[in-house]
Amino acid sequence: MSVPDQAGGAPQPIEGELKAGGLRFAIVVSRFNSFITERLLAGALDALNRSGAARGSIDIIRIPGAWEFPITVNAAIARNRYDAIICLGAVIRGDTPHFDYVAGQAATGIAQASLKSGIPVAFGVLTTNTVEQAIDRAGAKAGNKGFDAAMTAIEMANLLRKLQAQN
Ligand code: INI
Repeated sequence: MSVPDQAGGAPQPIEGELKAGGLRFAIVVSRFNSFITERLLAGALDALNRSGAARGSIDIIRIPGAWEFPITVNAAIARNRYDAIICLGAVIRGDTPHFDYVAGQAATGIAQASLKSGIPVAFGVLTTNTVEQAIDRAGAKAGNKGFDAAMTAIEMANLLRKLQAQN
């Protein structure tokens, strides 16, 4: 179905561009399952560099595990210097309910920090049932979710700038 024309033609969507020049980013990356998270980090840096992020515009903040995302993201936001934050982690299900607590707390806390501050926080935290699923999403069969998260961060930072400028 085609979009109906408005008075001056088709409505123009408001979208964020995929250009990282002039933007500042924090990448928060967890060391737990580092054989996965380092691949996510490489993907995120690739996306930022290809999109024109300036040298020195990216801070990499390392944390022990996904549980530590919410407090760290809040502290990063409080520095008042980032246009977007990218969280990279890997929570892999084990034999106990631990996975549910860690993954749930990370997701909820990251979402709350983003909503409370208005700063886009991309969720590049894998939550998988198996190690193989995590490998697939860290540069193998299913792409690289670190790359995807960084592209989302760039788009959202530009979109929010636009929306705020139009107020
Ligand atoms: N942290 C992760 O990032 N991924 C996991 O899979 C994981 N598991 O399975 O335990 C994990 N646990 C550590 C947790 O995030 C905290 O660092 C720890 O509990 C100390 O607060």
